[in-house]
Amino acid sequence: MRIAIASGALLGAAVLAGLVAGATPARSATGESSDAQVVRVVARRFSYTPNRITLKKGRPAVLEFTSIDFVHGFNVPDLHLRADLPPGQVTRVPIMPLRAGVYDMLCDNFCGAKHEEMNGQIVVD
Ligand SMILES: [Cu+2]
Repeated sequence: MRIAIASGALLGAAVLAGLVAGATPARSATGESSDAQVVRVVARRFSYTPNRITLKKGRPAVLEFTSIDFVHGFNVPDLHLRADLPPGQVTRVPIMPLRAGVYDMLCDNFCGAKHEEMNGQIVVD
C-alpha cells in the first residue's frame, strides 16, 4: 500500500513538472528561442524566394533555407551572416536582429551566368 501511495505521489510530481516545463519558454539545444520568427527561403539559380525578408528588431529569427539546385552561398556581409546551402536539406541560420536597417544579402558561391543577380535584402524594423 505504501508503495502505491509513493508511486502516486511520484506520478503527481511528474505531471506537475511537465506542466511547469510546458509553461516556460522552450529553448532548443542550440539556444534558439521558441518564439523565434521562422522564415522559409528557397534558393535556386538565380534567386532567393522571398528575396526581401522582413524581421522584427529585437526578436530572434531563424532563416530556413532549401536549395533546389546548387550549393548556393548565403551571405549578408553587414550582419556577418554566412552559410553554404547544400541542396536536399534544410539549412537553418539563426539571427538576432538588433539594429534596424536594410541589409543586402547575396550568393557568394559562383552558381552560373546570372550569379551576380542572385541577391536580396533583409529588412529589420
Ligand atoms: Cu547562387
